[in-house]
Order: sequence, then structure tokens, then C-alpha cells
Amino acid sequence: TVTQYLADWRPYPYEIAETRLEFDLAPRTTRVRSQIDFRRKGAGDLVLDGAGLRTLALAIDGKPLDLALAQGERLAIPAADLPDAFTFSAEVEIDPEANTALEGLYLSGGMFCTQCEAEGFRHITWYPDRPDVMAPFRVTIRSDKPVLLSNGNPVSQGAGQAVWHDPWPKPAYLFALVAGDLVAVPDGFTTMSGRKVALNVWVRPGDQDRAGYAMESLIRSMKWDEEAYGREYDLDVFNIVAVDDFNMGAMENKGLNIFNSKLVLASAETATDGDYERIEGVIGHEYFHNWTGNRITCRDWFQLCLKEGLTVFRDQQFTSDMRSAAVKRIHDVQTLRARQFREDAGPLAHPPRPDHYQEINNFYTATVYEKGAEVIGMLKRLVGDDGYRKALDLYFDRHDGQACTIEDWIKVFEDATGRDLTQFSRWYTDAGTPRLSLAEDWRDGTLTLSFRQETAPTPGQPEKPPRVIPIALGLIGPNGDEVLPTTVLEMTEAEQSFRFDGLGARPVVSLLRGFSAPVTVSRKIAADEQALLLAHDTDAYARWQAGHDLALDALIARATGGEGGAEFGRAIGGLLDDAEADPAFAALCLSLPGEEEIATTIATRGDIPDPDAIHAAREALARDIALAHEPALARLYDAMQTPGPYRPDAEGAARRSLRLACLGLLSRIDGGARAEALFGAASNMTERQGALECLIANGKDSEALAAFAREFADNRLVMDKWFMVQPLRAAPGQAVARARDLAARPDFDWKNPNRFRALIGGLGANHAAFHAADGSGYDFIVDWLMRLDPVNPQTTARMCSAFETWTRYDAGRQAHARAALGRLAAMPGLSRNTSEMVTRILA
Ligand code: BAL
Ligand code: ZN
Repeated sequence: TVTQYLADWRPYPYEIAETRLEFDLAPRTTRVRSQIDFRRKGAGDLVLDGAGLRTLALAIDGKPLDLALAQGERLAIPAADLPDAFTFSAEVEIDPEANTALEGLYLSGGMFCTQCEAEGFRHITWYPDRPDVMAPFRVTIRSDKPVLLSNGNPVSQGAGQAVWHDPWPKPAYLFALVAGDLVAVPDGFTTMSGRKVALNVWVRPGDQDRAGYAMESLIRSMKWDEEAYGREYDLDVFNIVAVDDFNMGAMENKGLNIFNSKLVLASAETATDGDYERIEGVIGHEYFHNWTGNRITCRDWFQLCLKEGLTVFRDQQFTSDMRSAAVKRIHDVQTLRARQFREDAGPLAHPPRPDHYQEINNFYTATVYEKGAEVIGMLKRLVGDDGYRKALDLYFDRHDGQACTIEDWIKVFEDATGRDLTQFSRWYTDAGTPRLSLAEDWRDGTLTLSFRQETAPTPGQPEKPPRVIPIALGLIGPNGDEVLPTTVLEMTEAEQSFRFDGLGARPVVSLLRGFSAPVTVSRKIAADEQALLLAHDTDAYARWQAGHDLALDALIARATGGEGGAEFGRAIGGLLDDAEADPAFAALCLSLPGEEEIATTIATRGDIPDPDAIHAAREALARDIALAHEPALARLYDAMQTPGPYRPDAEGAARRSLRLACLGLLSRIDGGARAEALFGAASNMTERQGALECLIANGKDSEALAAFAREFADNRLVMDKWFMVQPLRAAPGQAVARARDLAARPDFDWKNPNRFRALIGGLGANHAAFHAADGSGYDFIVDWLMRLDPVNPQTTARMCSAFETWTRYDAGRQAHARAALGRLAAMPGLSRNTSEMVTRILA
């Protein structure tokens, strides 16, 4: 296995004037003819990438080449044999039907489609498959499929043939082709300079009535990027295609985005509020890539967060503007903690800009994406909104049409604002989550805050110099009044103190407002002070965090043999009184921290988490809260109905989220009566699925599950939910057996990544079941990873991360996990993807 190093990057010695491709599509024998117009730019041989190609012909300027030049996955032609400008041509044959890995050109439900990021194009033809080699593309597709699509603008569409031209130079990873029996949901958009763009969302016949929300989201995205960033769309058409078999969520191919169908198709009966929000966010994300990713791309794959961190940041801003900014921020913090902090604390820790990898597909991670976005949020806070806008304008002006690095990105901020960001850059190169500790000293009206930052070593990075940490804080007086509005402290040293004078009475510090830096916080704060913040803080994130910390402390006390929850219970009482004023916020506070987060926090404090005790503690606290507040919860449950036709907007979603949070608690004491009634009566999937999850958790599910399966047997996306909620919500002692039964069903179509992730991922996310003391959870998942690896290495490797926390558990569980992972590691023919993951996890 070869490790790639950032330090080894060298410029490609040729540039491309144009790439011409001709496809004759056939499931088993697709012919690809290519002509690439190269010009010499530096010294070096012409080296092309190819994988799994049957090469039929190669030529330079029409003169045939010896096919023996193609050795394995590399085709090299000595520089001495090449003129300064020449056309390289090739004819290859590929087998889309056999392509179960879903990289390159493959078939999904009879439709030809492609996925080329990161290195899929080499499975299509010989090419410099690296992001810094950009070219305009002209593509001819011949097929008997009725709809033939590629990037750019249509040139001609005839019987059995279509020609597409993309004038914008792009790297091969942004190439796309689709051929299938598809129908369009059409619309249009006029850009700010008056350009008319034809928009289409392409789906299978029969799915049109579920594509409207995707189209509305696209139009909102196009408008938002003009208003918020001054970015206009640049082609005559924009196409989105939904496919069922897809390794990722979606892909930003130039002018032809390809989406996992679950991120396109939605109706009240089939999609939840969460699905709608994700569809809007991902449609936005892929559209925003047109500027941050496509017009300005990455020089090499080490720079992946240049486009991903920025585009996640932009889609977060978009969702904040479309919905509730406070709720979005809290959701993003929850996701970051659940996925990225966990990654940063374990054997897979890596910086947002890694400097080596074996398989780049293993680096589409929470660190590159979500932490990459947090780093930009910190930058924006440090330079201010105006500084951020200036820097982004400069970025687009200076780098349009280029393949760039994180250094280029930092430099535009330095040049636009005059700041030295040398130390700040450590956020890009250093792995690990800093731990920020606060000690307070109060005397004579002066509050001194002494901060310390520490980052534990991560694989390959023993030393962790201090970083720039923007600490946004406010001060709340004992009567609940804010005595200091939000102030941003810039911490640059390992230890640093800040003084606040002239205070009348000792205030409570509202720390890390807006979650101003991706750090963990360690401070002494009394439960009544947390309750004060929950009641009076002016910052919604900090209020939520105060309540969340109260709950977390109570849960940890209970899970480790103590008692707790009185203060949290009282605080909930106050919250329920005005829950109707802000239902989404109340719902967030009522949702207790998850078992995984409790385990993480226990581990961070240096103790060994016991999954069964954690599960029991959480169940007991939920029951106690339900018993203590039954009348208020029941009243809210009824009050939060959303009469009238379903609308997937933030207001309706907020009411339903509070309703379901109440239901979750009440179900623990009402024998499942409300959940049963709701399951029968609900006309939208949000409440339907919410009720079903409660019924499963309380073991009252058999009739509901059967009814659900009868109703939705023909809808793959809805049945994915059915496969997911059972292992996820079943009592830990039953979940593995249940997953086994589900896996034996004929409709467990495990080669479909969505279905595989639903069942296997569902069990992996049931903390106490996955970490069953007898190792059955580990064995079940490893058995399935071993089965999937030869078929789809990319999805297998990503799902290995379920094991990234294995060393935090007790010796017995560790032994089971090591044995299971050992079986996977020893499997003959294990893919490079999975091999890298298992090796790192076991290291
Ligand atoms: N570029 C891969 C999918 C995405 O992040 O948009
Ligand atoms: Zn992206």
C-alpha cells in the first residue's frame, strides 16, 4: 500500500486545451473514445491514470502507440517522444454493470450514472486524474436511453445521441454523465445579470410529485448565493438527477449535480421535517460548490477542506437564513460533537488539512467537513463580517479558474484585513480538540478569568502548541440581567487571564457564546448557576448548553452510581411554562443527551463508560422527568398539533419537534397509548416515524411495523427508515437479534448503500446494543463489513468508524472488539480503503 504525502506534490508538466469524449453506452461493454489536446508546460513525462480499463487503442496525433505503455494503473509516455503540443487519444472498454463499487460509470436501476470524486474518472478512461489539471469538455453520448445528460450546455440532442459542451475548465472529478429513462420537473431562474437558466430535477417516472421541494430549494439557493456572496450561475442549464445507488449524499458535478434520491424526493407522507431540512441544505451545498469547489477548486486532495469546509459553512449560513439561526447553530454543534469530537479523540484523528493518506476516500470526514466549517466561523468572528466579505471577494477575484491551497485561502484573509494568521493556521494543520479550562477569581468588583488550553497528542502529532481561540462571552448578573454583552477574547497563549472591573455583584460567565470555537470546556459551575443561564442568558446556544450540561451532569452521576437530576427537573419545569413561545428551543432542551455523548464525556473525564449503566440512567431520568411534569407535557403534546395541510417550514417543524419530544417522555409512562394513537392518525411522516420509534422503544411495535411495511413496501426510501429505526430504537438486549432477522429478509438489498447504512448503521448507532458486553454487536457488524468490502470498499471503509471509540471501553469489550476487527483485518483481498481504516483503528 502506498502512502501519499502532501510534501510530494509537483505541478503537472502539461496543460489541456480541450478534452473530447465519446461514449457508446452498453451495460457490459461501454466504449469510451477520448481525445485530449495537451500542451507542454514544464519538464516531465506524460503520466495518465487508469483503473480497470480494457485498452483497445492509444495514439499521439493519430499515430498508434504500443499498448504495453499502459502498465497497471499508470500510462507513461517519455517527454522525449512528445512534441510541445499534441493530441492524445484512446479507446477503452468498460463494464458499468459489474461496477458495484459505484465509482466511475455504473448502473443504478437500469440508469447509467457516474461518480468521479475523488478518483473515479480513471475508471472511465486514461487521464491525468488530479484536481489541478483542468479542461473544457466536449462530450458525445450514444445510447438508446431517452435522456442523455452531461456537464455544461447542450449542443445537440438527436435520436440516440446527445452532445454537451462545458466551457468552464474543470478537473476530471467534476465530470458527470447520466443516461436513463427519466422525467424532468422543470423550472427556470433569471440571474442577477439577466441570464435565463433552465432548471431541471430529473427523477424516475412516477416520482415527479416528490421533486418539487428540491426544485424550490434550488431556486432559493441560487438567489441566496447572489445576495449573500454576489455569486451568479454561469451556464444555460442546471440539472439535478436523483439516483438510488450512491455512496455519498450528493455530488457537485459542473452543471449536472447527481444526488442520492433520499436527498431529492420528499412528500408529507414519505419524508420527515429533518429530511426536508437536509434536502434544502444539501441542494444548497452542491449548488454553492459551483463557486467554492468548481470555479475555484483544490490543487490536490490534501486541500479537500478548502472546498468542503467553506461550502459546509456556506450551507450552514443558508439554512440559518431560511430557518431559525439559533436552532441551526445548536444542531450543528450537536453534529460536530457527536461526530467530529469523537473522531478527534480517537485513532482516526487528523487535521482538517491532512498531510498524508493512503486512500483519499477515507478523508471525507467530519473533521474535513464540519471542523473545516468551524474554522471558517472562527476566522469570520476574528476578522468581523466586513473583513470576511472583503476576504471572500478577494478570493473569488484572485483565484477564479484556479486550483488552490489552504495557504491561498489564508493569504486572502491576511491581504484583505492586514492580520497575521500564522498562528491561526494551526487549526488547519493540527489535529485534536483543545480543552479549554476556566478558573475564576472574584474580589472587590473585579472578575479575573484565567484560561488554559491543552490539546492531547493525536496519532503522529505528539506536540500541540497553543492555538488562537476566539472566546465569545457575556456576563449575567445574579438577578438575570446581562451586565456584559457578548465580547470576544482572543486567546493565543497556553495560559491567559482577562480582567473585568467595576462589577457590582459576582456575575455568572456565559462562556463560549454561539460556540465560538470547537473546544471542550472544563469549568466549575454550580447547578443553580447553570439554571440561571438556562433561564436568562441572551445567547440561545449558551442557554441551551447550560440546560444540556445540567442534564449531562445528572446522567453521568446516575450512570456512575450516584444521584442527580433535581436541578435539571426544576429547570425543565420553568422551561415548559413558556415552551409555546419557542417550541424548537424547548424541544432541544427536552431531548436528553444521547448515550454516545454521555459515554464520550465520561471517557473525557478519564473514566470507563458502562453502556448498560448509561442506558439505564438515561431511561430512568426520562421517566422521572415524565412523572414529575406529566400534566405540562400532556398539555403541550396536545397544543403542538399542526392542523391543516402539512407544510415543511421551520414553524411547523418546531411544533412537531416539541410534540415528539413530549411524546418521547410521556411514552415511558402512558403504556404507549399516545404513540399508538398518533401512529394511526398522523398524516405526515414526521409524526408517523416519531410515533413508531416510541412504540419500538417501548416494545409495542409489532402491529405498527407490519402496517408500515404494508403501506410502504414499494417505496425504497421509506423502507430504509423501517430498516433503520428497528435496530436503532429496540431495547439493547433485543437489537442485535432483531438486526439479524432483518438482515435475513429478501428485501434487505444490502448492495444498496442506503439500505446497508440503514440497518448496519442503525445498529451501530444504538450505543448499548452495539457495545453489547458479549461482543455480539461488534461481530454482527464486522460480518457484514466483510461481506460488503469486496462489493463496495468505499462504503465499507466509512462504516468502520463505528469502531473508532473501541479503546474507551472495559477490557472485556475491548477484547471482543479487537477480535472482531482482527477478523476483518485478516480477510484475504481486503480493499485498500478498509485496510487503511482497520489498521489505523487498531494502531
Ligand atoms: N464533493 C463530494 C460531495 C460533497 O461534499 O458535496
Ligand atoms: Zn461538498
